[in-house]
Amino acid sequence: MKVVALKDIIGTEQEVKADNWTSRRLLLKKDGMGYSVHDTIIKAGTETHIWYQNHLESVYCIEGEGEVVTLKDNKVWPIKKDEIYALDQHDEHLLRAKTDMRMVCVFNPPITGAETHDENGVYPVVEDE
Ligand code: 9YT
Repeated sequence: MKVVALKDIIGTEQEVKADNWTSRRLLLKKDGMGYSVHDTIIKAGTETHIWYQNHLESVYCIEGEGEVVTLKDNKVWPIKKDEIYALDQHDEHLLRAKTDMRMVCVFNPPITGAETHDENGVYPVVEDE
């Protein structure tokens, strides 16, 4: 087994910064678990367009509050601490953070670590080298 400490991820290439969020990628494809696990901070007051066409993602909010809007039906899903949302339909959505939100994100298939959102809010599938 292994133990990964957040403090050892911060400042490395496994800490990825985008305009609206910073993601500390704790476990990645290389760790061989079949999923990746990220500790992500979404910045207060931001709205992020996300559409993971190639991945399923579960997002557990452990601090803060905001909302998700699913774009196929314009439904607003309030999200606060101690709630998890599951994008089980590859749902195209907006993530709005009212406060800073700390999210534990699990991706299937795992991301490799280098991905950031493209202009459509999508991560590519990264094939093995
Ligand atoms: C909640 C969410 O999906 N935020 C975007 C960043 C993502 N969690 C990542 O790349 O770690």
